[in-house]
Amino acid sequence: MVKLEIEKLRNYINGEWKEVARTTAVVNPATGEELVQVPLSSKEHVEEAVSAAKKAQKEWALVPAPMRAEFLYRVGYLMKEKKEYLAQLLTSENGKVIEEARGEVQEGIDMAYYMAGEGRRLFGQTTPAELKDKFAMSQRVPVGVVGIITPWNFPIAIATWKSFPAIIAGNAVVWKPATETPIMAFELAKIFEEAGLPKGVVNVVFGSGNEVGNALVHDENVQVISFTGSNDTGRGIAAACGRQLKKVSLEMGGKNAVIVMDDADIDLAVEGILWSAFGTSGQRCTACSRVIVHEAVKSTLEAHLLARMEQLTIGNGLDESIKVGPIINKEGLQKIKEYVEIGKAEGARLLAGGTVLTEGDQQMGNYFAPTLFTDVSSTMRIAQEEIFGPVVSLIPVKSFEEAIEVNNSVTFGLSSSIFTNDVNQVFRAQRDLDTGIVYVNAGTTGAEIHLPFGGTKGTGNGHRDSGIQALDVFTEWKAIYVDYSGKLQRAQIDVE
Ligand code: UN1
Repeated sequence: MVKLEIEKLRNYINGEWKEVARTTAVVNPATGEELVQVPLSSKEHVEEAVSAAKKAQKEWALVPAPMRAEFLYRVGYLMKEKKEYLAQLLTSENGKVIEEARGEVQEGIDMAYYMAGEGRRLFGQTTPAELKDKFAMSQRVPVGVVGIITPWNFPIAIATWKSFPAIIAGNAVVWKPATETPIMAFELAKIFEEAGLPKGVVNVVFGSGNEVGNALVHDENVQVISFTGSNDTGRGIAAACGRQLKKVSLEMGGKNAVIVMDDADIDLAVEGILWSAFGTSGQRCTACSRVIVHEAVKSTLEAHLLARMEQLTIGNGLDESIKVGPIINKEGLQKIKEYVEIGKAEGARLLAGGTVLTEGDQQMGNYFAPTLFTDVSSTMRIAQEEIFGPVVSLIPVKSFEEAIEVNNSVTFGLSSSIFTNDVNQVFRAQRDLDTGIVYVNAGTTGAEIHLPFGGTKGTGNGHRDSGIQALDVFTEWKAIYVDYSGKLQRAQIDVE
């Protein structure tokens, strides 16, 4: 174990570390212990950060993109050097098991190198002009100041999906991380500083959604908001941005399903379900919370899944042998408990779990037993609403067509998966599953950063995080015409 030193958290504005008087506690979800105090900033702090960003952006946009990339390479390299340290801090504030924390830091490193590479691309287009001696092209240009609002479940990876494409494209950033997981944001801000990123290009303001988030969304000097978080908050942000004609990118969760067909490799499917349903204690937007199973293999799948669930070790994620860590906080725990009661009342059959764990060390942390419901019908609330916890609903179906229909019956559309060895079903499924991400013979989690991340329907508003597509919300297209004929040529009129 590396020795963790948690510094006093301060806002990072215009390259300076600024204390805020009002604070609240950050609690380790595995132990209930206070780790540090997080600043609760106000509207004035946001204004200060936005004005620093606005000023810095003008200069930053003039730095050639391959040179902007040099800073990102350094950020990636520093993250790599500190990977183990960052992972342990991440587990301490978020609870996810150490193996997954390392994976999340790696996701950030990958994003740094990937977006740094984009510094030598940022491709535009040349297009034939309709007039002689005229040149036409289009180019991506930065939008200006970008407001980033990130959740606690991936405190470093999601921040990199948003901030790295924003800055490589020549924008400046004001970032509000979740109050539950500010340590990762503070560490990333230190890395930006160490990498020599010019002052004001990235600013971090800690605080609540109501104050800091709201101020960012309503600030007229912020041109784009990129948000990942709850549906209600996201819809509120979309409405506010709509009124201001502000660009907005939203990623707001899922109700992701694994489909297990009658010809599937059942043990492989069980491993896929286990990993994507109970990894991160189900607190991923991509988590599997429904299993749509062909009735011919339902009882086999139930038996195998239950046997493997019994082997899951639950506890403090810093212990390498632990597979399932705690729930982020008491409110999260309470919500999961309520959904279990809803499921029982709806007539679903509880096969495993369903309880808050309180034995020994678990008494102080927020632990919920991996939970399996069966005989769930797709209209039940537990099969429709996002629970954000280790709760899986098994929904039996009679055919491939019914499986697809059930998958598509929810308001979300983030991720889906099918286990089958029938090549025709594979291709039909990838076409018909109406989610932004589709997996074949793998669980619903594990997106790679160089592909677009996001979903259809209630999951978002059509934008994508990560991948080259992440650049879309952070850039405008500029069309440029150069007429070298030496005379006035009128488009549409002077055509020969
Ligand atoms: C999220 O839950 O919001 O694909 C992000 C995955 C991870 C990212 C999840 N790479 O599960």
